[in-house]
Amino acid sequence: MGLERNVESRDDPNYMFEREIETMPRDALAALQTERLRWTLRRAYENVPFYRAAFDAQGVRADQLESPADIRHFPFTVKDDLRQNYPFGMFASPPGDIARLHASSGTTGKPTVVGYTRGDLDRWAGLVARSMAGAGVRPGDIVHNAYGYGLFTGGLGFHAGAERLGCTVVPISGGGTERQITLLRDFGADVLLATPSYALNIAETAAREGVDLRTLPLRRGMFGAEPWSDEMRATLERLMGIRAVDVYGLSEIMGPGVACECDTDQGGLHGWEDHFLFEVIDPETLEPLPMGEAGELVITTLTREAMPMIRYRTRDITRLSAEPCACGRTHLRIMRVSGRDDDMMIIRGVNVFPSQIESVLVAVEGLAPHYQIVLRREGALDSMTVEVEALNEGVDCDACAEALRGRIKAVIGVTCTVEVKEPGAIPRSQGKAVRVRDLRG
Ligand code: DLL
Repeated sequence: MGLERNVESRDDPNYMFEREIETMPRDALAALQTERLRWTLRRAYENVPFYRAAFDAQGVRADQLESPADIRHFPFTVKDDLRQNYPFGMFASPPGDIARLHASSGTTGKPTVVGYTRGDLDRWAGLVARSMAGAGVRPGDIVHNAYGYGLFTGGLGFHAGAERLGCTVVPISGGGTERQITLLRDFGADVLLATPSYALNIAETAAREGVDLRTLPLRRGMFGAEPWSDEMRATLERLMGIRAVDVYGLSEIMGPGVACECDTDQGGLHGWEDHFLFEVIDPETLEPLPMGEAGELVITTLTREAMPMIRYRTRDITRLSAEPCACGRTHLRIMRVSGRDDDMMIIRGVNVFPSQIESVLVAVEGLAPHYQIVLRREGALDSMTVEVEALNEGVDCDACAEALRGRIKAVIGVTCTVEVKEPGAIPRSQGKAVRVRDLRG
């Protein structure tokens, strides 16, 4: 059966991994969500003391929920709740039912731990396969997976999804960039999976090694796990001769594959509503915002067994759209995440995300798309220095610095200092890039 599907799907531009669910009418989707939401709320209340206490404190019960919108009466969950309940306090399944653990690297304090039952792993693989098929990947494709393997969800999450779709997986993980180029060329991968910053590192290394990625079979990249701009997308597409697709996810909810762009247009990422309920809230008032308004993305899981998440505040800033998509999928779209509210910098009263700086600097001639932003305190005010690289030795650094400073002022409205460094001076990423160095103490 697998083989038959491979043959049929290969040349079908609108192939879907689970067509019936992906194109389900929105009212049927809402009914399914309501049923699954009640199941999740009940499971959380009965098995997780943290949720029991939180629901009781707010006086809410699963059977009071009549439609997905009623979720607004339930309490939020934040990352710190996972830390407080470290390591397994958020689990709703007995220890023997936990098939896998993942964890965040945890730059501050304890890591956050997530658990999966066999059923959770199975559904996760299905959602990644669905996302990949939507992004134009086909059974039989050779998939070069340069997301990190290990506690990070990127590597193993995509690995299982690509296998489920029927692809040939190259589980290379991140790092060893020269070898990545050799294998991309020798194996003739169709698809590259990586963070956008690592993909850029790969493209640059290939150019240095004299390998023109555009002449290889490579035709698609699925990039995510960090914010990136449309300008960076255009750069990656040009350097690699591919179509670059945005994929979103977070470990607390599942990992990669929570939402993904389809091949039809680059106008937002389909969020898989049969498994997740998406809300956008005003991060100040915590009130849900109407469809289309920008705010913080909040996600509730609908099918997670090991670790149900109720109204998890992602800190990611975006907006939702229920506009029909030409691909025929009915699941709403999450607009490109421009950044996290904890990455937002306030420079002399102006709110700035690193990805906004990126979108301006990628377009300045003579500069390479590598950068870091350094924040310092000068008296009572914060100052911002953008460190960026010259494309090559022959570049007039002063003129480029002036050009970038002017563009940032004109487009974003913020005054900053620009330092143009020699090629290779900015650290290269092998996973999630460090965009901001905060020296404010
Ligand atoms: O980064 C899961 C993932 C792996 C997604 C591979 C896509 C591809 P975490 O390490 O828990 O999980 O980090 C989640 O990364 O809350 C966002 O702030 C950010 N993020 C993830 N995808 C995108 C994206 C994985 N496409 C956090 N655009 C999230 C912008 C993203 N930010």
